[in-house]
Amino acid sequence: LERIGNDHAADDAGMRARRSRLSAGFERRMPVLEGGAAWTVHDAWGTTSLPGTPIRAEGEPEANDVAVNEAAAGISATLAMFREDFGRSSYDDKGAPVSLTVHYGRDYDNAFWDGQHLVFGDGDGRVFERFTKPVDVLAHEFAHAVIEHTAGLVYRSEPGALNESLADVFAACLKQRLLGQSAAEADWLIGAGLFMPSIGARGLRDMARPGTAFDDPVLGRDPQVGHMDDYIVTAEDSGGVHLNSGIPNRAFHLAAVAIGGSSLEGAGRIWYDALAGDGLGSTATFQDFAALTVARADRHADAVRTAWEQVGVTP
Ligand code: ASN
Ligand code: ZN
Repeated sequence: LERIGNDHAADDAGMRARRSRLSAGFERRMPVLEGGAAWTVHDAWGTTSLPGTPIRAEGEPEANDVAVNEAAAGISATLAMFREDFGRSSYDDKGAPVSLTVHYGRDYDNAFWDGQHLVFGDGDGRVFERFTKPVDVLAHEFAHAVIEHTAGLVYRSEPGALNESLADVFAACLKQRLLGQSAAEADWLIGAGLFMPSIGARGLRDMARPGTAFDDPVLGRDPQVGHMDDYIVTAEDSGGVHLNSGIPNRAFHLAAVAIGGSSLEGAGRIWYDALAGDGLGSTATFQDFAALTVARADRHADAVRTAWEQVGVTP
């Protein structure tokens, strides 16, 4: 018994030493970063305690863990997009270091931003693969952090659905940026590759055709809507935030395609300015946001107005 106890003590000491080496490195690196933010990917080892053990920080070599490396690549690309395309330094625009956690819980079928950490489950392996696999899922969660630090849209009903939609908008922008695709070339799917191949789902959501991402005996049908005539009033899903987000999602897709070229440089920039500029309140409706996008659209104002009108929103 004593021997076992001693081994444990030695392991704990080893773990503490490793931890403090990693966090010392992390602390040291932060002040010298220019314009960007530091990030650290942690491992929750199948538990739900956050943030877990630091495994890989910015500037460090690949870890021996695919989820850690996917999270690392994803956050690097996401921070680069916000910095280079929108001039934003991390989620708070003050270069906040980003904390990410992988291997959260057991068979955990989701990813989330909790106000401090970006957190990813491994999926159950029957319906869902690991949530770090599609980079747009990571960008979606990071965008929730940006939204919290800008308009602070409440996560309920219409402002909540707008919050959800904006997270998808920047997720789609990141995916298209990485693939070098124009608005016309993109597939407009969020979370493609997240479902196990046997499920046969195209992705979580289709921004171009809300309600068509999957139709499956296990999952049911993608319940999203894409027009105000079909707006769902429900107590579920925080008032249908993931259902009605299809409406502004489709408006973004229509605007991006109408403007042409890269979504990021066209509609993406307009949507970002409407979110991050003054004027968007925390309880904004689709219409409030639509009006701001038209106001920010300069020569694309007609295209943006028409896109919103096509989904039943009059800016
Ligand atoms: N993946 C979900 C989302 O970001 C998790 C949540 O917090 N609702 O919308
Ligand atoms: Zn979300």
